[in-house]
Amino acid sequence: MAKIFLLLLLANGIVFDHNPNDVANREFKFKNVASPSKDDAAAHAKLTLIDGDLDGGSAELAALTDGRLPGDEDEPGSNVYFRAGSSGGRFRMDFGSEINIARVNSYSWHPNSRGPQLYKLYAADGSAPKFNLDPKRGVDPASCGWKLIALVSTLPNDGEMGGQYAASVTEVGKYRYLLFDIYVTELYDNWGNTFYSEIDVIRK
Ligand SMILES: [Ca+2]
Ligand SMILES: [Ca+2]
Repeated sequence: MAKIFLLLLLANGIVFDHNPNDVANREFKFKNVASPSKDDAAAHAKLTLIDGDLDGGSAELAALTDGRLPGDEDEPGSNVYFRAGSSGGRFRMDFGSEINIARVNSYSWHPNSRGPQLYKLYAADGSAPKFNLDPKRGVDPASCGWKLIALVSTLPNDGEMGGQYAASVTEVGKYRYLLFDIYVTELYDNWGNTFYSEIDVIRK
């Protein structure tokens, strides 16, 4: 019973959107989520890889917050993605001090299985006595000072996986750090690591 309640709580406050391949374009316009922003709080945050390796063809982590977008559906160098064949990884955003976060918006684009998003979003203010700034895979962030904010999954139940995706986690709260625990979208082949184009953090 408690578990079901928790899932409902987590599902609350997440909005998804999807532009299928035939309509996705460089404008990143969505019905339910704002287009990516150049000048949001994430633009000034410090990004740090905590676990996993970025793919050799991936852009640097900074591409997640540079306000620039891929111009095409399959543009590796304009996206951040973990190494092919790996199960993803973790990175952290540090705002330098606590900020009031209204929304975290993540955007991705790929014509196939690297389009959808699957990640857990954690947040922390850094004040917990046993706070671990860099919890690797295998360490539950919730056990060391992080709070699970949302499980974001834009995986379609059926049909094509490709296209442009936007996810918006709302009413996040006051935090200094965000942790993104990023998972592969499928394990049938080595090509399940999402092409993340941008992550925006919108202040209240
Ligand atoms: Ca941005
Ligand atoms: Ca970008």
